[in-house]
Formats: sequence, structure tokens, C-alpha cells
Amino acid sequence: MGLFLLDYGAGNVQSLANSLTTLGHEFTWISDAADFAKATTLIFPGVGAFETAIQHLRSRGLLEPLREYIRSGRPYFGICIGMQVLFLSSTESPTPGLGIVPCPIEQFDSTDKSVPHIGWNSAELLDPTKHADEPVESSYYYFVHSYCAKYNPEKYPDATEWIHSTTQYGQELFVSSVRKGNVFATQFHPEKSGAAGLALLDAWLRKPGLDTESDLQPHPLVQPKLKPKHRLTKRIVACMDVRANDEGDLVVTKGDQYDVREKPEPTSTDIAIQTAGAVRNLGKPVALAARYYALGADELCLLNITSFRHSPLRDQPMLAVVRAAAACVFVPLTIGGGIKDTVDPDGTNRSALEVAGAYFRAGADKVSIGSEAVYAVERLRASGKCDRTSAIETIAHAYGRQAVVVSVDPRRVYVDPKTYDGPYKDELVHGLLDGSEKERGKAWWYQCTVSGGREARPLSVVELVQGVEALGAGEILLNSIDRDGTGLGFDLALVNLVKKSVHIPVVASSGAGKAEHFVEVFQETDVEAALAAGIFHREEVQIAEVKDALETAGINVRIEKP
Ligand code: 1PR
Repeated sequence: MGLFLLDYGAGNVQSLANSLTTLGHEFTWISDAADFAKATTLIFPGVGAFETAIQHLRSRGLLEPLREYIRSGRPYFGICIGMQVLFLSSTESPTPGLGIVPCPIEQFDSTDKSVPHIGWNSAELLDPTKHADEPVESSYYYFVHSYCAKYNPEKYPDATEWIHSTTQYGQELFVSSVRKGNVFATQFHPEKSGAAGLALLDAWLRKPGLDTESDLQPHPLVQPKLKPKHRLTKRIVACMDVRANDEGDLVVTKGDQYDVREKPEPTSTDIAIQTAGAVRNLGKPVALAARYYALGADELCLLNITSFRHSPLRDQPMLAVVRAAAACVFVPLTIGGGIKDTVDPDGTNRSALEVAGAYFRAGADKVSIGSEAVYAVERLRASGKCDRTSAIETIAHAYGRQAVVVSVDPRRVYVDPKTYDGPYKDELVHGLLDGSEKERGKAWWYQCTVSGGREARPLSVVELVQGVEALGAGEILLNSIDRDGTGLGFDLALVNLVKKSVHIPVVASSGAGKAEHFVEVFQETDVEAALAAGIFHREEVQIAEVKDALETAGINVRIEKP
């Protein structure tokens, strides 16, 4: 008897388990249909694709017991897909949902905004008089989804009594939580929403709340209205490049234009001469991840930067790092490096999907694909069609496109604009007259690289990002080899070029040297997030300083109240 969690076998459910452990709640996983009878409280932390979720539940004989459990009146908390399965249907899938909430799940309109909707947004209570004591309002929560229940009381009047809160994205209002009787469900992820999310989970578990008599009485509804702008915040991401140092320990390192080895100073001391050539060591990955979470990072990224040399599933320390980081970090974690089909030293074939699955089960929310994405787009361009075998396609199909990030490592190729006659004339960026000496009078295009910048490929950054979007990637992590570690600021021309080429969210990376660089990238481009590494590792700039500068500039950011 007690609290049970339902795992349908795809996506990161470990984070919810970690949140509950941190909050001191004991739980058991539902392993078969008979367990539903033992559950007095049930949480379904669904992540990923609607179709996959329903099919998995059905094939394991769990769909009808879930419906029966909810009908029995015992408390149910659904998260993301765990909310969407309550609805009639989803345009994502021909398979119907449970039909408990009488309205469909539909795709966001991407004409005025990036889809998926990724990031921290607010949830406004539909009836503040009824749920005034709840912690939903006035906080930001983490959303990551391409489909939603659109708020449409004229078309679906019977669904209105279920709606607990709404959220605005672009010029669309959607249902961010439902609540009625024994059912509470959120489109956002409380387990990934920092202290606010943990508080919400804890509050529900302490009173897994059946509505009281007075709650069930009709109250006057405050109809939500579209505002000129949504409240989705700009995200600040802290990135840790991880690799083994020469002693074999996994460390967070940091390169200058991707070179992570110490260089001798012109006036070297004995110590400097001894350390020259060693892998730069800026700390331990789990300790740094915990620190950035505590300091208010909206998202963390761990990149295994030398995984192209090894089989990632054999690289158990990295899985252990993800597991340990996920146990103490309650904001989203992206894991990159080596997400590709591999063969273990003993000859066992491992698909990219298996590698990603191992990371998701360890607690990753998204995987980031680098070199393999470049090869996949090269194949796509050669054949003219998606063959459904690439890492991007297989992982997006199983876990949803929002779980697939493509990490891009472009480098500038300088040309003389007067004589250049190559294929990238339309993508050329022209240097400013008052720009640096290297740029003045020159133009350049951005070439894609693989293996951490070691090999250039015959593909431009625009070709790459448009190709990965077609294959099903949900987000672009945009590095710049030229700016990495320089502190000169983000390459705004690159960021604008990429942002205008795709409809999915873009994270700008490489070159941040001060808080003003973040203000600049959000004022001069439309990117959804900005990432930095070196300045945070060396504690030259604090995350709070960046957020203060953004707030002062009128840019919406998440500042967690103590
Ligand atoms: O090709 O799928 O195995 O993925 C490898 C991953 O490792 C890719 O995401 C690739 O970007 C990354 N990577 C490979 N080599 C390096 C390196 O530095 N030698 N790091 C590397 C890329 C760039 C960012 C860095 C930003 C911000 N690192 O991670 O964090 O540039 O830095 P800054 O704020 O200090 O300027 P695969």
C-alpha cells in the first residue's frame, strides 16, 4: 500500500524518483497490472511521445488498469504525457487517449514562435478563489513539449471544469494543469522546476488532494486573456565539458577555441612548465553541477568531449556522473558526446537509441548529438530523403523531438567577397568597416566540423541546422570554435543566421566574457537561451549577476525567491 510511480519505459523518470527521495517520500514502481490494486496514491511522470506512451501502456496491459485506478477515486498526479493521456486524443497519434478530459491535444502553431515550447513559463490559475492556497501561481515552471491542450472554452465547454491553470506561449493559451476530484496533472515538470517544483510536489503529496465540498461548488471564473507577450523566460545554461585527464580522472575542462591543454606562459615558472600540455582541470563534474543548480542555472549541460574515441556505454564513469548529478540537480540536464551507433570492444552492437536510453534512465532529460548529426545530414542531402535510421530520427521517434538537441561546432571560413564564387554566396557574412583587423574587408561562411572541431566537413551551418530540423531535432546548441573561450561575446552574426534558418529553439554558446554579453545576445537576436562555461567555472561572473543584468535590461528571466 502507498505511493506508486508508473513508468512506461521511455524517457527520464529517474528525476521524479530523485525528487521524491530528496523530499523524503517512499515509493514503489508499478511493475504489473496487479500493483494498481496496492496503490493508494499514483504518480505518472510521462515524458516523450504520446503514441509511444499509449502503445507501451497497452502492450504491458497497464492502460485499462490505469483508467480503472483513476475511476476508483484514488489520488492521481500526471506529469506531461501523464497529463496528456487523460485527454480524448492527440494529433501526434492515431491512438485515442483515456478520454477523461473531453478535449484533444494539438500541436502548437509554429508560425509566430519556436516549437517545441522549451523553458520556464508561468501558470496562471483559472479560478484563484478556488485554489488560492496552492503554490502554482507566481512561480516559473519548466515546460518541454510540442503538443498541448489549447484553451478553448467555446469549443470544449465540458473541459472547462477540469482546467486548473493556463499558460501563454506566443499568442496561444494552453492548459498547463488540470484538477478535478482525485486528479491533478501538470503539463510542466515539477521535478525539473527547481525549488518551486519540489514545493508543489511536496504540497500535493502531503494533501494528495481530493477537492473538499466547498472546492466542488461553482465559483466565478476569471477568464484568462491573451497578453501582448508571453512570460517564457530566457534561459541561462551552464555547460561542463568533461573528459579524462592524463591521470584518468573525469574532470571538467575548458578550451580556448577547443584546445583544452595548458599552454606555457612566455615567462614560465617551473610549475607552469611542468603543467604545460596537461588537460586543464576546472573541477569535478558533479560538484560543479550541484553548485550551478544552487546558483540558479536554468539548465545544465554535460558534454563528454572525447567520447568519439570510446564506446559511451563502456564509458561507465560518464553514466555514473549523470546519475550522481541528476540526484542533486532539479533543473533539466542535457548530456552530449558519443550519441551514435557503436560497437563495444567485445563486438556487441549498440544503437544510438540504446546509448541515449542509458543516459535517459540515468537522469538525462535531453541528449545532444554532435558529429553523428553532421553525417546524418550529409546522407539526407545525398539521398534526398529521411531514412528513419539516423540517431536523430530514432531517438526523436521514441522520446519525442524535444529530447533531441543537436550540438553544432562551426568555424568561420574567410573569403574575399569580390572573388568568392563558391556555393555559400547567399550565406556570406560581411565584416564591418570598424570590425577587427581579421574581419575588415573580408567575408566568411560557417563550415561544420566533427570530432570536436578536428575535421571540417563540406557542409555549411545553415545546411546542417535545416537538415537536422527536417530529421526531427528539437533544439540547436550553437557553439562557435572561433569564439570559444575568447570572452569576446557571442558571435551575433552566426546566432542570427542560424536562428533565422530554423523554427526550433536555439541556445547561443561560446564567447561569453561578461554579463552584458548575455544582454546583447538577447537584444540583438531571438535565441531562447544562452550558454557559458569558462566565466562560470573561473567564477569571473556569477549566474545571479547575469540574471540581474538581464532583468535590468527588461528581459524576462527566472529569479528563484529564497
Ligand atoms: O561529436 O556527438 O561525440 O559530441 C561531442 C561534443 O563535445 C559536441 O557537443 C562538441 O561540441 C563537444 N566538444 C568536442 N570537443 C570539444 C572541445 O572543447 N575540445 N567542446 C568540445 C565544445 C564548446 C562548448 C563550450 C562553449 C562555451 N565545447 O561546450 O562550453 O564554447 O565556452 P565559453 O563560455 O568558455 O566560451 P559528439
